[in-house]
Amino acid sequence: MSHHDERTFVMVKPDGVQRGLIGEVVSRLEDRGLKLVGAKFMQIDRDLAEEHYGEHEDKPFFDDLVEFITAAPVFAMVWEGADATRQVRRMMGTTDPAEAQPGTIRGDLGLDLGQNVIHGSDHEDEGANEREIALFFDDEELVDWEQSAEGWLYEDADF
Ligand code: DAT
Ligand code: MG
Repeated sequence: MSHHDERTFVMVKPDGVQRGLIGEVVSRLEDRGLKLVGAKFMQIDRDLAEEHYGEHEDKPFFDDLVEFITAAPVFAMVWEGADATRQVRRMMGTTDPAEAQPGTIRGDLGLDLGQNVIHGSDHEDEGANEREIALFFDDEELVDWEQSAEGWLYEDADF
């Protein structure tokens, strides 16, 4: 395992759930070779929203952001793989879907900054992945399992 075991927090936001995009997002992450180790369909309450987006509490868009993320269910997940946090961010595309590259999740599935389908831990914010995983999941909700395809995904893993 070693360097293949980085974990990152990912969430299909309320707009993605309402638009029926859970499967599309999961499919892209699975196809990439990332390993799902936890998932939860849930509604975020105000306290959790304010903690999750705490870094933005002084921004003018904070209240709208909290209202949006609590307005409908989300699909929260933990994915594992080599360089997982940064790789998921690359797959997501930039924050504003209008500017995100085609081929990325936001660039293919969204048009508006406030409704950008997916959250992923910020790889430039040290430890954000571990913090966010702990905020949404208890240890026993995460599953350690062997992905039989691992040897076909990583050159240094056994078949
Ligand atoms: P990201 O979700 O790409 O990590 P972020 O952490 O900077 O982006 O912001 C969190 C969310 O807040 C983002 O997904 C959408 C919303 N947001 C960011 N900047 C915004 C802005 N200028 N106006 C309105 N909403 C914004
Ligand atoms: Mg962010």
